[in-house]
Amino acid sequence: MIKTEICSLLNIKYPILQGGMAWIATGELAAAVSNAGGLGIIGSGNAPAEIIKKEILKIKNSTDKPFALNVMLLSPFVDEIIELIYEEKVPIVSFGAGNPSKYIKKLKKNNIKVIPIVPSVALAKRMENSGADAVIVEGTEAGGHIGETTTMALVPQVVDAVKIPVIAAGGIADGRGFISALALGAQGVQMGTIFVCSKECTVHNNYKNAIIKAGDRSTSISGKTTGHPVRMIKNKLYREFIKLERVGVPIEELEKLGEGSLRKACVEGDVDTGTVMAGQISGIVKEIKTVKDIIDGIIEESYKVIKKVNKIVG
Ligand code: TUI
Repeated sequence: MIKTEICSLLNIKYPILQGGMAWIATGELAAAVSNAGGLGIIGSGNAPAEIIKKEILKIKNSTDKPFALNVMLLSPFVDEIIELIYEEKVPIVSFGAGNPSKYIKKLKKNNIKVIPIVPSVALAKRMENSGADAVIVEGTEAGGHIGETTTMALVPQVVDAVKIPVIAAGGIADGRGFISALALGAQGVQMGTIFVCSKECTVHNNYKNAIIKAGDRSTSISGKTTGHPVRMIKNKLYREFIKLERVGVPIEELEKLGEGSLRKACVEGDVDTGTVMAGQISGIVKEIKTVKDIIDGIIEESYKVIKKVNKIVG
């Protein structure tokens, strides 16, 4: 039995969370993850509340298990998304791309579990002091908007610095990564890329296939100069972006190039001039499976990994 504090905190069978990826983590995907024993998380990204409300209704109609909503703090619609959380009685909230301190007290008063995503020890400590229930520690291996430190280096440092449970994210997609995260002191994992390549994920097939085709060096980071570094699969848009960054075009011009580009890849399937956010672990994702097969496979592999390590350690 693989049970941790995260299972009792969130009332889930396995300490496995699915990242709340913008345009990708819809009600369908999140419901499949929650039904398979993990925690499904709807990604609100830059979408207004009326759009996200539909995703919440979808998940409520497809599962009676706990689910969460990710609030992307760079969104212009953050305040209306927070209101929607109260209105729809969303039980668990994760935050990304910023510091959610000012929202935590009221969420806690309303019995909502709060799990911020942090890229540093300093922010993890601040979240603990603000009343967060747990933190998701995301390494630079992750897809999308990222920090600088690797999962391997950051997780144990945060584990030593806070008392609340830590969930590891970035570079995890199988039983080996899952058990490694537990060995670093994490109480659970969050995974994104592997769930993009699930049957239930509604993203365009071209997006899934771009990940399946990817190898260990297929992703890189754009936006280092704009203050919003984003890991994505290297394509035509990435090369154009990097070229413009190098010659130092104004940030507004770079932002214009990126505008609507995630939707273009996710919805229209344009994986050449759209943004294909994916993690460094893309290279081990080789096929499209059901969410249940992904989660059951990771748990099954975990027992084998532990046996292997036991043989070594004796
Ligand atoms: O949020 C993510 N990943 C994302 S958000 C996103 S949408 C987007 N698109 C274009 C540009 C920017 C965003 C795509 N992927 N992961 C969680 C995460 N949070 N990673 C890093 C952070 C983070 C960074 C800085 C969290 C807090 C933070 O604090 C800054 C502060 O104010 O202290």
